[in-house]
This record gives sequence, structure tokens and C-alpha cells, in this order.
Amino acid sequence: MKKKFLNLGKQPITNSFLKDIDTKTINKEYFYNLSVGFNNKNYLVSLMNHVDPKKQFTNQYAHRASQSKTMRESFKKTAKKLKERFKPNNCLEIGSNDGVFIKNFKKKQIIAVEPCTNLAKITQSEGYKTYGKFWNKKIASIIKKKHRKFDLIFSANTISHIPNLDEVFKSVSMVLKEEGVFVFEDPYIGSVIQNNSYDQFYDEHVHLFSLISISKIVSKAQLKVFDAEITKNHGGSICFYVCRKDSKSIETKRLKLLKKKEIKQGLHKLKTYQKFSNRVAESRKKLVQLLKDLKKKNKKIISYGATYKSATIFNYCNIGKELIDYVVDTTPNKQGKFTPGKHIPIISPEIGFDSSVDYAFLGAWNFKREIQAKEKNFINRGGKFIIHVPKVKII
Ligand code: DWN
Repeated sequence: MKKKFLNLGKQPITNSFLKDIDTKTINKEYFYNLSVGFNNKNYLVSLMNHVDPKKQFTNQYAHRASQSKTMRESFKKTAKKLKERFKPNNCLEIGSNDGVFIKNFKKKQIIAVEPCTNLAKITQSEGYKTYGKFWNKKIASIIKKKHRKFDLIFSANTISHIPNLDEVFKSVSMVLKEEGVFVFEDPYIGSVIQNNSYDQFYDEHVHLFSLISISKIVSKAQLKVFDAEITKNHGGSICFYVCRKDSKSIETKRLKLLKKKEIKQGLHKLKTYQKFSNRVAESRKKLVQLLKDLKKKNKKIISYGATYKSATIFNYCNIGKELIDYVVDTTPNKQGKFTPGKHIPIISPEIGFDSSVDYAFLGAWNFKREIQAKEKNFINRGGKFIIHVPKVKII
């Protein structure tokens, strides 16, 4: 049974960056109630109600995974590691975004599935076979007929976005070779609890995984997790290594240790999530108070990174233009638009990150190091960043 433990209120679709904010556009904006629950049977944390994926993963999808140096380097490293460890002849990527991972493979060696057709077109135009489809049994069956089965299936920041996990894993099973490996990485619920990063909950993050939850869920598709590791990506992610139940792969030591750690952290208990929910409410109070105090002192505050995560923060905390003047972001197709729900203007850092800025809230806190290194001038002239994880503070 799924029990609700967190209510983040009325929220927009995080990918719906508005082109203008006239009354007609605002009246048409779609909102839903974002609340999160814990299933005490399979330990899965997921949204109580999910949004229709067709509303989310459109041909106007904004996020480009290649925008940050950190992620370009991370995917390059991952591709190298997987090639060395599993020596795959052929690979499939589920959710290839702008090709940040597949670009590390030869065109003949990898194919991809990506439902946002504007993104699929990018990799298609570069010569990578990309199906502009949602991952499900239908596309798995088409791919199986055309390309047979795969040594390596990879997916990053995608599986947690798909409501029907049973179908996800059954579809993977259809195209995975007998000794093939399915490697997937998504934000880690253990890190969310530890860092109080409640902004990892938004419409696209339908589930946040733990090892104990995924071990149970993949089992229904006759698969098993044989290895798992916690990575630094996106403020704390978990990478699962999955194979067929009857595969020769054996459980690694670090997998066993991680299972123990999760039990110690209480990821199998509703109480852990209820306590987290209290800390989230505290965090909201502190953040709003801090921004209001700075505003009273006539300080100019902007937000750095028009992240999907920050849509959760701004809408949950009711933070709008009265506190944040604008948001800066390097992504060209976010610039000139307005943030979902609170309608804060988004502009390029070249224009907006000038000497008039006193404080920058780190909407992209997961790239804190990259941004601090890039923005030395801002720091040297006394500019300060504000962060909300693990605690609200000025850094
Ligand atoms: O899973 C998802 C993750 C991986 O990406 C999604 N469903 C959608 C998206 O979520 P997000 O927007 O929270 O992701 P990021 O990667 O934290 O977004 C960072 C944003 O900040 C990008 O729009 C690029 C921008 N940025 C910037 O303007 N200057 C980033 C860096 C590092 C910079 O220096």
C-alpha cells in the first residue's frame, strides 16, 4: 500500500517554460497536486498521481544534458568504464536526450530510443539510429525484430520518469542477451533524505529509487540486481547493474554493503519519510525568511540555472518575482521564456549575471563546483550564492 508522506502543493509541468505571460497563456497553464508516497510492500517512493507523459515529453523538450561540463565528462567516463568492464558488441540507450552518452560510441555500435522528437532529431542528424518513441513493449518488439538483442542496455535519468516500471523491465528483458547487462542511473532517494533535496520531486521524477526497492521490482521481470553504486551525479544518484536471474553474474560486495546501509538509514520505513517531510517544511520557512530579509536590505537576488528542480522550490515556497528578479541559464531554448508556475523571466548569464547582482540562489546546486569555478569574478567582488541543501545558507 502507498502511504502519502509529503505534499508539495499545486505544481506546474516543469518542462512548460512559458513563451509569454499574457492572461490567455496563464489561464491555460496546467497544474496538478504534487504529493509523494511510500509503498511499504516494495519500498518504492513515488508520486501519488503522475502527469500524462504525452504532456511532458513533447517536441518542445527543453533540457539538454550536454549543457554542463560536469555531465559531459561524467558520461564520457561512464561509457569508458562500461566498455572496459562489459566489452559490448552492441548497445541500446533508453532516453538519449541530446546524445551526451551515445556520442562516446561508434555509430554502428549503438542505437537509441528518445520520446522527445526535437531531441531525437539531434542524434539522428548526427548519424545515430534513434527511435523517437516512448520505451515500452511495442518499441522493444520492433527493435528486437530489427536489431535482435543487446550486450549492454544503458539509461540515465529516464527510468525514474516512467510510471509503469513493470512494463519497463519486461521490455528490457525482451531485448537483453542471455548474459547481457542493463545499467541505469537515476537520482537516489538515500541522498534526497540525507541532503533534504526535496526539489528532486517533480512531475518527471515519478519514482525515486533505492536498492531495496529496485531489487524487488526487477525480480518480477525475471531480472536481478548484481551490482549498484552511489554516484555524485545530480547531487547523489544510484547506478544499478541488472542481469537475467539465471545469469552467471554474482552479487558484488558493495551491493551487499549498500543494502545494509539502506536498512540502517531506514529506507524501508515510512517513519523515515515522515521525518523528512517535517524537515522539508522547515527548509521552506528558512529559505523564504532569508530571501525576504535580504530583499528588505535592498539586495538584488537572482537564481542560477532554470532547473526543473527549482520549479518545485519556487512553487512550493511561493517564491516569485518579488524575491527573485530573474533566472540565468545557458540553455538557448530556455532564454527569453518564463519559469513554470511562478513566471520568473529567464535570461542568459552574459546579460543577467552582471555587477548589479548581490545574491544568486543556486537552482542548479548539483553543479555548485562547476558554477563556483566559472563565476570567480562574482565571488571576488563580494557576490554570494545561496543554497538550500543540506541546509538553507549563504555560501
Ligand atoms: O532528470 C532530469 C535531469 C537530469 O535534468 C530531468 N527530468 C530534467 C533536468 O532536470 P534539471 O533541470 O533539474 O537538471 P539540471 O541538469 O540540474 O539543470 C541544470 C540547468 O542549469 C540547465 O538548464 C543548464 C543550467 N546551467 C547553467 O545555466 N550554467 C548549468 C550549469 C552547470 C551552468 O554553469
